Amino acid sequence: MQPHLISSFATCLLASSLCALELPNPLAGADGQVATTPDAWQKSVRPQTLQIFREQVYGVRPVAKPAGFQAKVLREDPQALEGLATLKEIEITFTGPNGSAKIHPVLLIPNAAKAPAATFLLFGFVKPDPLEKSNISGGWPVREILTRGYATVAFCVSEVDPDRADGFAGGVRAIFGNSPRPANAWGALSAWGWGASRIMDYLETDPAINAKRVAVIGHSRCGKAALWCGAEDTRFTYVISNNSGCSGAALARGKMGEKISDITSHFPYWFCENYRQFSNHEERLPIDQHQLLGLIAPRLLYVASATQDDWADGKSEFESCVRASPVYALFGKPGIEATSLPPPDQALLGGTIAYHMRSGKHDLAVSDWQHYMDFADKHWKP
Ligand code: GTR
Repeated sequence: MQPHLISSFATCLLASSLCALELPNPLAGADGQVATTPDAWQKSVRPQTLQIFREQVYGVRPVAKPAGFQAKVLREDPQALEGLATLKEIEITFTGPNGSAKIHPVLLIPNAAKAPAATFLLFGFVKPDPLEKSNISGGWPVREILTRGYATVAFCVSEVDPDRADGFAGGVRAIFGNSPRPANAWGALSAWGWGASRIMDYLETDPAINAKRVAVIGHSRCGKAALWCGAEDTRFTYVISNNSGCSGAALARGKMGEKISDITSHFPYWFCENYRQFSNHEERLPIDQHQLLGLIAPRLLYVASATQDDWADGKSEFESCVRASPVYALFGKPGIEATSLPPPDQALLGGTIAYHMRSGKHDLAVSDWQHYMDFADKHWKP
């Protein structure tokens, strides 16, 4: 075995070949040095690992908070949802060398809150519409969230960068991009995460929000984006991946269902161009996705799968949590509390990485949200 590769814990009981997989050591940097202290990991291994994911998978962001950044509250309704919440429609403007664009997150703050509220920031597929959809779609169950004392904000990822193959010209990547685009230029997933960071820039200025307790959450492609967002921006202290699968929480090596070859042929624009070279060559990847989960350490992380979601491969998502756990252990924190897959609908909330596999299909359900809030309660309202 090469020194930078490790196989799973001997105690692994998962009935799957995943246990025997050799994966890069999440405690080792690209230089092969293994961190033995949190400080060494933060100063050396973390930046090296992050850089590999930037260069080879999600792409390099050309800008952080841009000079032309502006955020304002366009409309405020202090009695939204029959007085349950204060609703703020926010407008964020970003300007770069090639133009400017606006995004319109919708923020809801529980009126019953007696202190700045912890907040769930949702990456949305559509324009956020809390008043019409909240009780119909599990995707953004605002009444449940507000009733439990949390604020929530949602945005539509396509406002940041259109979610389509020819979307590049219409979004933030064109505004800050140069032509021709280098092979390590950021893909749409990274652009969406960048948008969430700009919402965080606003949240830090809103006295009703506790900016030290903001969770990012996304489903499927948005789950991948939420994980990468949490890796790039450590201000998010809780990261939630709902059914993110391939190139999200699931390992590339040994994965069933969707593979890099599928995702880079259907959705090449989600990633940097370099990622394609690993299509049918997962073994050549210098990293694997458990190291993406490790980049969230020592913060709160929740990974959830669904029993009928073979395309995402829940077993691989679970194994990825197990393999990321040594990074949490280095910080003296429990990663995931078990090394064998729990029965469906049983949430493992005892570690700093939480996990459940919901019965049912690929979806973000209200029951998923309930587990995510239970985990937040445990750490944020002990
Ligand atoms: C699928 C894709 C997945 C997942 C999903 C989604 O078609 O293959 O990786 O991202 O779409 O976002 O809905």
